[in-house]
Amino acid sequence: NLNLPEQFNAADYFIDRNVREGRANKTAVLCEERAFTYGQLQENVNRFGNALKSLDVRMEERVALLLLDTEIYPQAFFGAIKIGAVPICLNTMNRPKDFEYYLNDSRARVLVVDASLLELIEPIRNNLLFVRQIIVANGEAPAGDLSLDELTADQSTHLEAASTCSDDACFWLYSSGSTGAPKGTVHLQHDMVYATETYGKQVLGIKEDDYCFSAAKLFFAYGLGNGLYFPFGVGATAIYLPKRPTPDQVYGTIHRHRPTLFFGVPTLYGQMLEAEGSMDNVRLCVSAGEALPGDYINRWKDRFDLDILDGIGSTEMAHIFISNLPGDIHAGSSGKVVPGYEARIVSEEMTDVAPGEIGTLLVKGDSAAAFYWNKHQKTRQTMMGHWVNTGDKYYQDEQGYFYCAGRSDDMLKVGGIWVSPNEVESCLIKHPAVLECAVIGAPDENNLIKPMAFVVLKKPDQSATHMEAELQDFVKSSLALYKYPRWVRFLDELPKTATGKIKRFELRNMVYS
Ligand code: 3SK
Repeated sequence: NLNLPEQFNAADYFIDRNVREGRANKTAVLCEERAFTYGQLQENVNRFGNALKSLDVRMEERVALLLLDTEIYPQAFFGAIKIGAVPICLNTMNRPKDFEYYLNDSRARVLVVDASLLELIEPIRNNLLFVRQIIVANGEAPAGDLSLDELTADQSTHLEAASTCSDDACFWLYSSGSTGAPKGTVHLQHDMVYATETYGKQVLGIKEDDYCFSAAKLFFAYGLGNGLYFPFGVGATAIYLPKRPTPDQVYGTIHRHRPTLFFGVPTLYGQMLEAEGSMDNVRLCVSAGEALPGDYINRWKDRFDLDILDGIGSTEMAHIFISNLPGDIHAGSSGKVVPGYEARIVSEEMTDVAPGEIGTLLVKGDSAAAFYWNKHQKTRQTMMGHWVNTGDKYYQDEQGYFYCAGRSDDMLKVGGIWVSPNEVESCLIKHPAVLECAVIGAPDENNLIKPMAFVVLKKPDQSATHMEAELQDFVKSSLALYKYPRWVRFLDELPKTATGKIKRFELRNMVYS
């Protein structure tokens, strides 16, 4: 039980409380060569909240954020929350048509966009049904838009937090599924506190003197906890890297700012193992997004004498709910249930399965999202009373360790981000040479899953090498880059059931046998 007062505003808790508790001069954010104290962060949050008010943004209205990881992120995120508005963290790796969907589905009134990402909005600007104002951060605003600097320059640095309650809507993240449109996942004011008190404090042991560096970006549920509400929840320091997290950039940031906690995803750990660099002052590393190969854990320990805690979380649960623990690491397992959460593995009849048996993973804990925006059926299928259906297949051993055994649907996790095979197939089928196609997940040389396409061509005599590259480019040109099939295999026909359904297991057998 969090014992939060009935009137509760997460911006007051994560920002103002730090100032009240004497941390006004403590560094809250380090970003490249810039440093911001909690006092400065509070002023910037207040300026931004007042700016939104000046644009007539009201409580519960959505404010979409399409931002890089810089000091602007917490300013805009908590500035919106402070006035009772609801920020939506958008994945900067998506394509214009994805943003058209998010902005129209959410009915966001304001979009805050980094100047370098405006090109993702220009092609769909005229299709936006509800956005009344675009605010441009870190650069010049085109005519009709507002520059964040100009808008906030004259705003007051004082702002009373809106009288929200702990169960009010607080922020949204979009979650994708194998079929259907992405779902606006509505988190409440208390959810970030719950995740901080449980995983943040009890697994990471995060304290005021920690420096947190998340290579996973803030727009992911995982990055948002790592780099924003965990550090601010305990008065620690967040380190931001606005650029792409290549091993060089990541090691460079570690060298410059000396984090104590480092958060990555398996693909990045694999790349960092192949590159030069050191982990300097890091005391603990964390991985999530997809299962971390056991080999990486051992090689990391040998090279840096550091543990990587692998865990599983979800957008719906806000953060990690099953994790390995410091001093209790089972390579290849997702670990045990995080204190404050409960997990069950159930059969199709919803009865608990015996140890060793595979079933569907359900999880319970008070950081769970309240519902999906305007998606009642999807909400009912996922949020089952206190339990949330993760859609993951899992089994548990006799000692209580959880092991991932795939998905209930066909979704793939690629570099920690969900990819719907359906979406890639719908794109491929638009290519004039493609008759039929199916996409599955296949392991790369490091055993990490990437999309693989099976394609039947209209004219089978076309050169396979040429067609592979052409189809890959075709997908890259219309979907987010991480979704493109890393391999294309050409078949004369796809294996199908009597009713015409593609037998994906047969395609998987071709890859795994
Ligand atoms: O993918 C995960 O494991 C994860 C972890 C933390 C928060 C959110 C997600 C999706």
